Amino acid sequence: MSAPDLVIRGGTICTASDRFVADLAVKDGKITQIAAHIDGARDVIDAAGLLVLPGGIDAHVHIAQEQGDGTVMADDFASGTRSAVAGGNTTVMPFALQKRGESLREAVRNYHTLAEGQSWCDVSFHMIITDPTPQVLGQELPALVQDGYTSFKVFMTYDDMVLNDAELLDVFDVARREKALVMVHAEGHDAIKYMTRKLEEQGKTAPYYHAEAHAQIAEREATHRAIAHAQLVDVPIVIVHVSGRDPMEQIQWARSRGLKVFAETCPQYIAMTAEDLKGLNMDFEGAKYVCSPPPRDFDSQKAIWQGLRDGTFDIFSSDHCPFYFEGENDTGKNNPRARTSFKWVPNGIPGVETRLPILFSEGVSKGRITLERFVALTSTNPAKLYGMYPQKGTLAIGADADITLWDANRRAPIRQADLHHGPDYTPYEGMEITGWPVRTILGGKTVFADGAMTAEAPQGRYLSRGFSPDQI
Ligand code: DUC
Ligand code: ZN
Ligand code: ZN
Repeated sequence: MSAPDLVIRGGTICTASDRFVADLAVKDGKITQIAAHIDGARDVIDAAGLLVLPGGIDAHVHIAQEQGDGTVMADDFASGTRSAVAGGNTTVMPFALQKRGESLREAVRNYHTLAEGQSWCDVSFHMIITDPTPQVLGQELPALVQDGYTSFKVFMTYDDMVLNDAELLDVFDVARREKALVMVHAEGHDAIKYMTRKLEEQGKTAPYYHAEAHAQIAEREATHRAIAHAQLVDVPIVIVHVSGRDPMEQIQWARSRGLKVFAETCPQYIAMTAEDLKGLNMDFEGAKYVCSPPPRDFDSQKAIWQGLRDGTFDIFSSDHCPFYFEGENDTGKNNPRARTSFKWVPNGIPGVETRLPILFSEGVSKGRITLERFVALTSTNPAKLYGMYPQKGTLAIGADADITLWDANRRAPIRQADLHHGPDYTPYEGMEITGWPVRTILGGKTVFADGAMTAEAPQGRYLSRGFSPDQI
């Protein structure tokens, strides 16, 4: 065997099922050997005392996504993926949004143009279907699935994206035929609109009331409706960004009947509650925590932890959806319209860089989940679910050498000043974290180490994907 390009020496190698101390060799961007001792490499990284993890896969991020109202996101592909690798990720899955009236193929092409040559980690797109015309369902979508765009998201709310039940059923039907995976944003549109109107009539317009308008009941109802439609059509679905106990129970109900329903949750549902949206005194600070679905209460946090442990949740993603608070483009604090009602505050918070540290610190360091479960939720399962395994998501011979070295003992708070994303705040400011990534290796090359980018230019590739297996 020819000499490896790199050996990572003496770290604790962790996968979704094992952990052991060994050397790991890399050649031409792939893992070529894992053994007690490997000699002869050109480069050696001493990983003694560190964890050696498969690079994080964040299967739910929004980058440079156009908003219906013209609001601009605070990350382009350069800053969004830079932040991703700084947070220990080697692959991200952003969305290619089809605007109403737009060809889906055109939408996908536009996002490729934005990502091309800009990405510091590997990238693969989910599509968002907002206009399921006969042309889209009959031709564009099947052709794109065949081309390796094997997952797409649909929305059950938002004026400019919502699909009605008939449209959902039609889209699910195409997914079944093409073996694609549908991700569902499950919140009931009419219930949210009703609540919004009632709250506004009472003068309840502060950011906090976003959490009341997007009630957990509306999420529970939509989750059940999506599951019922999927059952009727006989297609697997993923319920994304599950926020609390009630929608979780719907997923458990479906699973108990043998339905193939996968589930995702996110950092905001273990690290925040609706109380955060109150800001300092029901002021606009609360806008920093506005996301959909909103964070709930401590009982829901408890339920989410149970779900992370017991397998109710398959994956843990950031739902990174970055907007400025008071910086550019007047999207937040300085946006007069957002001050008139919570309904104009952009729905989304940044989190691609803090996803892994938050789950590690709150989960592994505090003994709530095992290290193996951490790897499964954040890398192995996303790779399996979205058709990238075993090229991605594990440390095995022949896999891409996408590796994160992790210092389980490093303690430091999350600080906006230390982050690499585009937005001008983090909702997690000051949160104490035990366990941080210290080096991110993409295809055998270090792209981030000890707080700084080390790659000279973005080397991320676009990944065409296969299909999800029956079980993950
Ligand atoms: N859904 C998401 O997935 N992200 C942000 C906002 C939203 O509604
Ligand atoms: Zn969503
Ligand atoms: Zn999202």
